[in-house]
Amino acid sequence: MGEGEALIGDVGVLKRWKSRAPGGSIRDPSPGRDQRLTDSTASLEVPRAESWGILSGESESAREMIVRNLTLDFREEVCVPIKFPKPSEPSRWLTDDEISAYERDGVICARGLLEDSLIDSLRQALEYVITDQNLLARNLDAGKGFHGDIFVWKLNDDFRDLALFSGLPQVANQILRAKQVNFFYEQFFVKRAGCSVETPWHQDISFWPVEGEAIVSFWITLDSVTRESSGLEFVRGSQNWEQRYKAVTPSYDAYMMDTDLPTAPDFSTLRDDYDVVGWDMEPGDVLIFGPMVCHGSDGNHSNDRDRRALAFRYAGDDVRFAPRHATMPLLWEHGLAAGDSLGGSLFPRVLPSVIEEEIARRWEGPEPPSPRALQAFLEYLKETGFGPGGEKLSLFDRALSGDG
Ligand SMILES: O=C(O)CCC(=O)C(=O)O
Repeated sequence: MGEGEALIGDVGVLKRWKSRAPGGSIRDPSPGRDQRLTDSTASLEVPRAESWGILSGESESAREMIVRNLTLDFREEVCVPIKFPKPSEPSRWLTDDEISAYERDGVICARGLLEDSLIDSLRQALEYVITDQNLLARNLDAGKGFHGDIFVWKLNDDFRDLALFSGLPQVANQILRAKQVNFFYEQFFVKRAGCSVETPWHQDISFWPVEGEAIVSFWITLDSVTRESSGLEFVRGSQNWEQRYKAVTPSYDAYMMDTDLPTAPDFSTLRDDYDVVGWDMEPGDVLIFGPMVCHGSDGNHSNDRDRRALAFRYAGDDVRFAPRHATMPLLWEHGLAAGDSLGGSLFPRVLPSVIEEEIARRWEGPEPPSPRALQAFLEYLKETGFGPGGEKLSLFDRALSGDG
């Protein structure tokens, strides 16, 4: 059983359900039961990791589907509580050796951390997102075979479910050892075969409107990757450096670079002087790294292999909101003030558990960026000289204002 929709009651409310648990299913109705769906709301027996939300609309076939597939227990009540999937167990835990290596080097390659089935569904989701759901990817592509976007979990359910309900939060907490873990955000970096776009060397912390060190990123590749096909490389131990570098994006966005920080050296040319490390990876292997470690990647010099990567990031206890010029724009309302711990609907808690108020809206359906937040950011770009006609060009302006 995959997913379906059901019209419940006379109120024209369409309930949508999705079966996700491996082998999970919604039980068959008891034979002979009165299965009319007209005047009361059905309470559904939903096994572990099954979940459903609400859409508006009508569907006759959905009505049949619910009759065929669900155990219905008619009651007078009109509201059915939203149920969230329980987070799944990681398919494997990090070993003590991996955790020690992470602490020493600032990065590890965790082999076989994710299952093949998850990688397959992410491939499908990513290709769909690139063509249909992204904010930035089409506009920033510039014909070079590079696609990237951020906060896709707000629009795409596969991304959302991996972020909030998979085993990743628990693995993150093996590193963070936090009282509470929040999902920070996710991002994708696609370099199609032959894409020459490099990811300049950088430290992630320079890009973010937060302070704190307890952030961990999972870099997930959906393709076999080598240095030649744009494998990510790191300077081992650089997480301990005091030096901070400019936030240089693959598109050299002028807004993000508008700080006094120096540009990071191209460490790929300094291999004799620095401990530069990278790994040949297979789908399922995951790079795990912190916010201070220097990293970058070359273009994809393979002629026949795409390099599709996703980065999911989690935050622990010491991370505070710290809005600054030249950091990634937040295009959703978040209600945070400088100095606040992360939380709320943009950076929801995932451990010890999700909080209903933080994710209920997103659970109902995709949450496009807030027009107010978008407008505010575009105005800010303009005020600071990066808007249309401004002397400094930011690709964010072009992409977000739809002039891509
Ligand atoms: O995939 C890339 O080239 C860049 C990834 C990256 O810098 C990151 O995830 O922090």
